[in-house]
Amino acid sequence: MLKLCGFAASNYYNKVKFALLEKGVPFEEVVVWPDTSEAFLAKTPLGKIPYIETDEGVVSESEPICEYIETVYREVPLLPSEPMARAKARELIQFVELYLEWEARRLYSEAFFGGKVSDDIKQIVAKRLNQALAALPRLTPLTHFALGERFSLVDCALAVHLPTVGFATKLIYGHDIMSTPLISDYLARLAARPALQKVLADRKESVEELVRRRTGS
Ligand SMILES: N[C@@H](CCC(=O)N[C@@H](CS)C(=O)NCC(=O)O)C(=O)O
Repeated sequence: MLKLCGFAASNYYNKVKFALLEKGVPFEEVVVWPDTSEAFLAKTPLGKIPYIETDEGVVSESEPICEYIETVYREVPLLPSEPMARAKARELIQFVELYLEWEARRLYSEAFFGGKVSDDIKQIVAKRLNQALAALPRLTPLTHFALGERFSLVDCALAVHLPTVGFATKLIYGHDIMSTPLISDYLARLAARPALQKVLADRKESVEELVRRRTGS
């Protein structure tokens, strides 16, 4: 059986998990906390999670993982089959991961783990996040699901990334940049899905463990 390896506090892990649950793929979760052993780095070169283990081999990085799952388990598709529509879906996921999640990560050490981020970095990140947020409607109107009437892998990504980015901005700037009526309504639609409810419920304990590990408390 496919093994999903990592920890459930991770947005990237949860994107893959949400997709597996929505697709009805049988899988086993293996809790792995990153270390520096050669055995671990052989599976995931920079020591990042998630990765999957299958009979065919190991794959790290959530996007190729999702692509593999989508190709092998075709019964419930989460990406359009038409090439341009599929590319546009991937474009949207990459946009959110590079320009929102990855940018906001520069705030996480202070927002979640008791560290300190300089005012200069906070200013730069705020500017870039606001630029990306203003650009988001050019990629999706978010009026139902991200790609329209049909739930997709894009929703799996947005469901995990947007709230965390929003929460971090609230803690750092005192204002959740994701709390626009459009995004709030969209996230409420996703929150009604049992698969996402399970992902978020499973996440709680792992977040506590991650904070313990990062703060030493
Ligand atoms: N681009 C990667 C990002 C994965 C990532 O950043 N994972 C974090 C957890 S959310 C991680 O493994 N951090 C541990 C580390 O960097 O040591 C993906 O899409 O899977």
